[in-house]
Amino acid sequence: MLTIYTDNHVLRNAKTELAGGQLIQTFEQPARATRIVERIKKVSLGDVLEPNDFGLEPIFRVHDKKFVRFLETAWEAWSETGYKGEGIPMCWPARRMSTKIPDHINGKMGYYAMASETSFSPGTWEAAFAAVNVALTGAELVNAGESAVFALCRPPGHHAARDMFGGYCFLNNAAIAAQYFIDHGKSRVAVLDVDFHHGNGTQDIFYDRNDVMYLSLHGDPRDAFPYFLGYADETGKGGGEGYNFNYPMKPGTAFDEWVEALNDALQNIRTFGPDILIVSLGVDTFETDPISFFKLKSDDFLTYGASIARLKLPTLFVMEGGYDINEIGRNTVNVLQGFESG
Ligand code: SP5
Ligand code: ZN
Repeated sequence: MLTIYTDNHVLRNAKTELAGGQLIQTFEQPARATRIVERIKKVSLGDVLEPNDFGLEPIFRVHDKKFVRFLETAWEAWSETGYKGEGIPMCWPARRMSTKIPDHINGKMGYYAMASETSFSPGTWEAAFAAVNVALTGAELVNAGESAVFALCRPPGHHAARDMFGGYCFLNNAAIAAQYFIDHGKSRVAVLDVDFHHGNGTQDIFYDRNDVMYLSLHGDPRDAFPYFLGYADETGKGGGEGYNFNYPMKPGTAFDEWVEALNDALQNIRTFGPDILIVSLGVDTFETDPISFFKLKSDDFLTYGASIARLKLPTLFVMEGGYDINEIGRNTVNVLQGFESG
């Protein structure tokens, strides 16, 4: 399997994450992607290619222009205020408040943020833009007939909505790739999100559409981030009714239960009959992940990779989360090797 990767992901290197009332070292670190690419080379999964530059147009097909402009300029505006720390949103347009977009960077941060663990740091925009190019380069290859490609995106994307960042995400790599397929001759795309967290951004972007189906297996939002989306009764709206599937699962869920949800999702994908499958691949379902509560083991990643392959669909894997850095390479590549064996 081909991998798309660039060292430019290291430009996203935030020093802080607001967690438990403290500023800690962020879980979403450059070592995540470098460990994965090391593993790919170690097991000779296939060639590792640099991304091409697709510019901003494919991003504007999914994201709000003012939001993209905000991402491009946020670090500069934040640092110009003289603040000593990284950019952290502190005030939100909560219930019954105005939805005007303020001028001050503090106001803009709150307007565009869906969470405050994701600090803005120098190079964040450049890395987020590079990650989109990684996803689009993979999409272009799959569209040209490649049967499966791994887009090793970092930072991740599935929490980023049309005009929201957070959950370590800025631009929704998988959603931009899905829209790229639709804009380049494909009629139906399924996005299967196996990251531990619900991909609120991806769901929101396609919620009223029937050309992109979204299916997610994740920690029950009653107990897990992002808390405010990902419930089982969210099934789509308008023309998109029936094209959104959520499988929330409780703390301690192990593979036997998780794979039942996967099999149900795979059956829904078969019924839909998409031209393309995108897998939002997070390995934070692993038993020792530091921020999650599922109990998958390393061999389970091989097993479910093979299950996904049985759909026999052209497939783009897009990297999302996974924070046990010592095991992230093995677990991620297990999914890809399982897929190739399936
Ligand atoms: C792409 C992705 O996986 N994003 C995850 C965003 C999670 N945001 C909330 C993080 C909460 C971390 N809490 C630390 C608990 C340490 N035991
Ligand atoms: Zn996650």
